[in-house]
Amino acid sequence: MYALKSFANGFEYIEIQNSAAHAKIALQGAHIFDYVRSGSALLWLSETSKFEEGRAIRGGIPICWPRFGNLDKSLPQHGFARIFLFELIKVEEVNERLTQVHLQLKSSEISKKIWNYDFTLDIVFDISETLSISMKTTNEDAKEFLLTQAFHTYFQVKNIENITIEGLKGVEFLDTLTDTKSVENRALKISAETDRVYLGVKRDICLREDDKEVLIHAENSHSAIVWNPWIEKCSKMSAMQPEAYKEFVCIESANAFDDFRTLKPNERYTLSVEYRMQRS
Ligand code: TA6
Repeated sequence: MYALKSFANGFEYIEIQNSAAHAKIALQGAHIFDYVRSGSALLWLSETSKFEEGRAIRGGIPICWPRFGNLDKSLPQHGFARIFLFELIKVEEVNERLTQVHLQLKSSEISKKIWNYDFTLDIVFDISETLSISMKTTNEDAKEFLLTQAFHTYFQVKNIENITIEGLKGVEFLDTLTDTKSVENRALKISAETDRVYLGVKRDICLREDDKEVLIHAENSHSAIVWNPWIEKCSKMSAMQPEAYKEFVCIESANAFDDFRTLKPNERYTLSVEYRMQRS
């Protein structure tokens, strides 16, 4: 089953329930903010998140497009797609265990005031035993454009100090807090503010906590960001309770920094990701 719903302020989302999972996807930003399978929530959502027009939801999977980060000062941090209203193209109940949701954003007068290119951005969700998302960019302009992007995924954890992140050993990373490059030499644990851009990612990443693991498989991505604000930065973040840093870690499959793409006119590029929650 699925339904188009809205909060009291008119903020619209799609609620999906099938025999494999339950999910909620906001039309603004094509922003999934709830995915639950067998009683286990994949995504963290801030208790103080706003569901307001023009404000990114804090948690779930913000879509960072057509920029990741804030290096391009001509665009908002993480681009503008996450605060634009997408059109619901189709919801298809493929079978009792798979529901496919297609949302689309096309360039407009408003978007071209921010970023002067014609484009189509198609986001397709497969809600099933796993959560898959594809993000297809089409350059509809006569000029080529540069693209950086990411699924800025907030993973729910019981206690940030109990997790390990595997699959990044041997990968070079930029520590954005110190602007220094190093090579990861172990399974990553979080015990302080962490904001790292891994470049040259070639394997699946595994987020492990106790007997729960989340397998992260990305296609057409060779960069991933690991972020946790820890105590001090958490206290300064919008729509985040002071203790929230204990409950989530962001592992963001991306085309970011050196892993950027340039799309020629009429060229298409798809970044996709699949999340599988399981017990080890
Ligand atoms: O992906 C990590 C990061 O760039 C952090 O530096 C922090 O700014 C985070 O994203 C959240 O950014 P936002 O714009 O969503 O508050």
